Amino acid sequence: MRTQVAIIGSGPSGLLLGQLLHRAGIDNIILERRTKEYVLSRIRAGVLEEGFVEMMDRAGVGARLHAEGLIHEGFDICFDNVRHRMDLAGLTGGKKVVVYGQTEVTRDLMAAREASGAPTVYEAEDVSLHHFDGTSPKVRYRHAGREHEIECEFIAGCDGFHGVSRQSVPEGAIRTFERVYPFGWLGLLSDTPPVSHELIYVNHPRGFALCSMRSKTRSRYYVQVPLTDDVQQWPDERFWDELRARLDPKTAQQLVTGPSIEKSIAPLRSFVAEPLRFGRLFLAGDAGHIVPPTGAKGLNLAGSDIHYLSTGLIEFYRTGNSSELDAYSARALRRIWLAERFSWWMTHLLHRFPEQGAFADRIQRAELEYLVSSKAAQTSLAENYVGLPF
Ligand code: RFL
Ligand code: PHB
Repeated sequence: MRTQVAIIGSGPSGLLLGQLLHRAGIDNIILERRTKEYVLSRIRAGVLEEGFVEMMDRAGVGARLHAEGLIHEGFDICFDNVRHRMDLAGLTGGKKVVVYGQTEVTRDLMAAREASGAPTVYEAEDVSLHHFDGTSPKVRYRHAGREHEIECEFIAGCDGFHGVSRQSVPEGAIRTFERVYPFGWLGLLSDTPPVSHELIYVNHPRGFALCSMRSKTRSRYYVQVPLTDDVQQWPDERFWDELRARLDPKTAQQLVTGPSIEKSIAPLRSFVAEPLRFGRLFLAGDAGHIVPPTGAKGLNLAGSDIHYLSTGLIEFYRTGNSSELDAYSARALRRIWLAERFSWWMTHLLHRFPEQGAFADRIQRAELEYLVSSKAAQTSLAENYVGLPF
């Protein structure tokens, strides 16, 4: 089999790249380890920056997002039982974010890919990457018991944090930077109306909490939990009690509870690999970097990586000029580190660290008080939250 670009992974990064390349007339094959249903069942991000929405439009898949996505102009930060509104639109000259689940982003991209006839191999086993240091890379995999080989011109490693692409790079060629946080997020999805029409990020002595949503009838809530906790220890009732305990009394009273549709614990991590290019292999999205979800940046960063990478590949195939492609790693990393900083900062602002101590407690409180009393501090938060320019 031959193609121009072999894409590993059919998460948002791989699907978005595949669609943009296809529309530019560049052949590509996506190899995905899991089934389509499995990929669609992963509940992850919910907040999209305007830049991401624009990418969906460019990929020709923005219609449902515009029809069903919820436009948010602000969110609340709650501490000491008081909610403080961050006026995102007012602080950024009118910029907004859109609440639309990653599952829906993935569904729209998969539907467009199927309609276009571009190939995706689901349940591709033992994917391996070869010769990407030369001009004719190869990707091998097994499918339905048979071995296959794809000859290609470029490989896009869009296979997430645990994927094979980053692991295929010789150790001496890559440098990684990592911070693992000493807690996780327990998330619950339920068909109940959201407690507030905007998101609420909560700093509480019992730990962080977040009230989010997927629609006007579907809520997504999170509470900070120790890494040692297991989801089995969290029957729905315990989750709702814990969430209520971290909200201000008025909001707690308004909370509508119901059975969970999904419940899972995600660890929090900051991670960056440098560089993001190795000959004809490019890493994009979670394959190259992870942020803790506090700033809602993971999916959005995948979008900016794909913007830079697709621009580079399209320019290369149209003109033979590789300057955009050569700039990919440095450009993407610049924006990645800015989002890493913001996500790290939001995580420190809002979570309870086990080893925190009295001094760090006071500093955190001072940071919160400064934030809610200073327009300059709020402007800084807002311009990062709505997304820095690509
Ligand atoms: P994905 O979505 O992980 O997709 C990678 C795909 O590659 C496949 N794969 C392989 N395929 C073939 N061969 C292999 N060897 C393979 N290994 C893996 C996988 O099955 C998968 O389908 O990466 P992508 O496309 O870069 O997209 C990134 C986003 O998914 C990610 O940044 C966000 O979801 C991060 N994230 C969140 N971001 C936010 O902005 N807000 C959130 O609330 C939020 N919550 C989350 C999250 C990530 C989570 N993870 C990774 C556990 C919650 C969770 C639980
Ligand atoms: C979500 O809705 O899943 C969500 C929203 C905002 C975040 C993280 C997750 O910062």
